[in-house]
Amino acid sequence: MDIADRVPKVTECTEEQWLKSLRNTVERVLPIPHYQHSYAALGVTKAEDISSLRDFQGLPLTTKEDLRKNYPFGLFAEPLENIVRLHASSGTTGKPTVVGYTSQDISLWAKIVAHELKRVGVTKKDVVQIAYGYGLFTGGMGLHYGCEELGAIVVPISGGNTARQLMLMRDFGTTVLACTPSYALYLAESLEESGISRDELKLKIGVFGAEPWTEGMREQIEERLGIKAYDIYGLSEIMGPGVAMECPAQKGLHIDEHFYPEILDEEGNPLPIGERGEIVFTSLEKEGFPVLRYRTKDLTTLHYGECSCGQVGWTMERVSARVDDMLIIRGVNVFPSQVEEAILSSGGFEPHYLLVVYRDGNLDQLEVQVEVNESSFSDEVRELEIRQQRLHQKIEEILGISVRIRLVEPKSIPRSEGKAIRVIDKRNKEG
Ligand code: DLL
Repeated sequence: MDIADRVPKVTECTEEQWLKSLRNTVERVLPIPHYQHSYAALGVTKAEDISSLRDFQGLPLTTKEDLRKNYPFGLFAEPLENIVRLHASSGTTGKPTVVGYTSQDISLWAKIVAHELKRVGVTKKDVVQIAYGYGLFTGGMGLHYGCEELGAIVVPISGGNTARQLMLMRDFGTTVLACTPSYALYLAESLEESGISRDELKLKIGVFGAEPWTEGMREQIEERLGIKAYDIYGLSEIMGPGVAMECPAQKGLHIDEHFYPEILDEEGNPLPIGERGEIVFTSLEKEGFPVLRYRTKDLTTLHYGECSCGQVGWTMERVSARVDDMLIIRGVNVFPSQVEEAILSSGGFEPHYLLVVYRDGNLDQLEVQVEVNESSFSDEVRELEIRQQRLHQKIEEILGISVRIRLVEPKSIPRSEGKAIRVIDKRNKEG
């Protein structure tokens, strides 16, 4: 597939403009030994050697493994005295991936997030409760600086302590909630059980991301909290939250113009616009940790054009899954989001579920544990059996394999205060 065909000709100068920005990043990374060595092998020793987008697409991809090999600071493009902040990936195994920001990077990041928040109606009059974790994770600080740039009032509460979150939400008149969608749902559920009524709250907007969530989940959150819920996407290796975010149209996430996206197939070949694959980003302005053709492992579809909000540019569909999250059950690819979709469209269940994968003899088995909602829980056993049967059928239709459904009591699946854990894979442990 020819890269030149992939680039939409929205304006005559688009390709030239991108090329100029991409060359800037090439120039920035060339002094870094990791990039220098692999580029030299391709005959690229200066930015001018990249004379087309096709040349650019010939440059090697950067992976999480490359970041690990260069741990901690080997891919920084600025001396450490110019770095003012470090963040690190949330990975639980091995060395974390470390990213560094100059003060200009921090200021650019804040401006990007502020612009995105403004687009969904956040103003300096808003009170923003940031319930993303603060720390090495980019969620808390990323939103924090964006809100301050906008002039909004920040409540830097971080994640957890749910009863206190609700009390302050009421007492401070919080209008915007920023956290993971699974935590938003937990807050909604806790609100319903607390003595606080929804009318006592001023909430109107949610800024939710850091994990995959479905349209059904959005409907639940919007209804239960009485807000508009917007999807925000990002990853520490590229910047943090704000690489892309929805606009009021809620028809895809606008990719910020400081990042150049590509979609690749499993072998790393470019896919045409409109096809689903792995999204890869190149940063265009970052100083401390510029990154070229970074493989995110996130699966989505890319579009280019004018949105109904009037903005022209790249949009991406919601990230439904990570390549890593894909389970292979008896040869069939299964993503947790497909199960979530089935659960939420079946009625009678809560959007709290867990996929447990185990081996029965030589066969992989998938058990879907799902919470029955309070009202269905008191139903006759026969009623519950019918529900279970229906869900079984729906999942089989979507996945093409039969799974075991285990209905569990309301509130028995652990709630998350950050990124939700949806899968327990017992196969390796069982050997
Ligand atoms: O999760 C940054 C972030 C914070 C984004 C707050 C949005 C809000 P990491 O910890 O590096 O950074 O994890 C990045 O999380 O590659 C995706 O797999 C996933 N992810 C992030 N946002 C979304 C989203 C932050 N809106 C990884 N939808 C990414 C689906 C998301 N997955």
